[in-house]
Amino acid sequence: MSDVSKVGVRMFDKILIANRGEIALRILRAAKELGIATVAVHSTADADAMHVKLADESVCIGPPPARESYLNIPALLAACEITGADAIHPGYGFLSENARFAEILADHNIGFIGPKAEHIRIMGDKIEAKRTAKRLGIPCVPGSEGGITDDEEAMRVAREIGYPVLVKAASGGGGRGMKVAKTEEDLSNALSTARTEAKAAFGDDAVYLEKYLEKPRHIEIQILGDGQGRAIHLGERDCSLQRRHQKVLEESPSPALNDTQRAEIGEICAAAMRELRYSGAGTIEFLYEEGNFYFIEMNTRIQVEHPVTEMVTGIDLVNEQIRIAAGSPLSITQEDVRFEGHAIECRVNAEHPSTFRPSPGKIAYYHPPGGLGVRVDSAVYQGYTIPPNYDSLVGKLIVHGRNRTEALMRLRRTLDEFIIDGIETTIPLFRTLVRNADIQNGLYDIHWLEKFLATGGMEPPAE
Ligand code: MV4
Repeated sequence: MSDVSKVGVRMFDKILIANRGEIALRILRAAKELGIATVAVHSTADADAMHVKLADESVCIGPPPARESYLNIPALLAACEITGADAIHPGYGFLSENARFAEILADHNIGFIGPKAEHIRIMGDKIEAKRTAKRLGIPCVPGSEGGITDDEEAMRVAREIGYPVLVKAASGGGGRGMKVAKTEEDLSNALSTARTEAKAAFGDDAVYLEKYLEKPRHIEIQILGDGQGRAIHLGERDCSLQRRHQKVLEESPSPALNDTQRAEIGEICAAAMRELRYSGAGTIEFLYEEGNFYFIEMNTRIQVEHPVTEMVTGIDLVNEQIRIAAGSPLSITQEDVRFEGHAIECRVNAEHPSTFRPSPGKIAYYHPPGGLGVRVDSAVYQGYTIPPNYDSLVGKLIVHGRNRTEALMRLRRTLDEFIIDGIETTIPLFRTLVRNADIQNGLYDIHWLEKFLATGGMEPPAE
């Protein structure tokens, strides 16, 4: 850690990027702009990755399976030892929300570019997360006080909150381990199924109960805290367009919110993070229905969809993450934050646009769109071969306009310009969505996309 005396704050000398793909490149870019040396780590399947080519140094940390490479903590520590990296950025996924990893780095005096291990742990247990959110004044979904120990307690709580109810796994998240009970008869079966699945998936069968919200939107608030008691919010992202708990398209601001609601829920979140003395970037996830926000989870990492917030606020979130982790106080006040225009992100996957079957392989021709208000966060290039071992994200197309109409027009134009040959991608899905009236009018909830696809939204029209 060097003492960057010219700006009076400490800064890392060399950051090891413990991730791959577009987020690894994103982190590399932020580090380079801060004058920090970069170390890329990669599995044998990612030797040709763009961030490996652009990093100052690279270390192969193992074979393709994540548990033998990107999740291999001893290999990551060894890579730090070999290269002299003084901090690790985990990106998203992999070890980004592994409290034990954050602790191990602290024990080895290596910076972890992320929140305190204690906060990662709290938010990773959905029961603790909810208890903490409630204590901090964040509105939550009505439900059980803590975990549900037996069926009688479950029935009592369910009668209080009213059916339908949702049984959720404490160690779940992202939709894993959830069971709906529409009536009391369904409840005991939902409880035992959820417990069995949670035990199998997470090694923890603790479950809790919530009122099931039938047609909510998914709206998340971006926050930044410096761990010294300062925290700000950077507005919301509407992530309701999802398929099987995978976000497909995100936008900011949400077409469902007005400025008063935005400021109110934003300030509630910022105040909560000040109280918690949260450090780093974080996202507080809500369900939104009939004017009410309901906390469901908090993510203690940078998220895939962070560029949507960056395009509307002009704030580089990864830059802020690095500076905060190096010990800098937050350099932005809430009054400094300006929300300009509208941004929309499409997650382009190497999948068939209607069957969603993965389509890895060689990119024969690659032509990304450009122009004012257009950003493509991708690490692929012409001739690159997408390996079959990891998630199918090829890149993110993000557009910004002065308002939602202009953003939609820009999205339509850029999708028509975006050429990726040699593999199937979901670009045709987005070309259809951007022309859909419900999407153009912002009239969609968390079930809209699956209904659209189930009712033949992507099938070619009958001859
Ligand atoms: C809910 C819900 C309805 N009511 N909780 C899914 C993943 C995890 N973030 C929580 N999820 C949900 N929790 C209550 N009380 C509906 C979902 C849900 C969902 C939430 C956000 C985005 C997409 C979703 C798809 C299916 C279910």
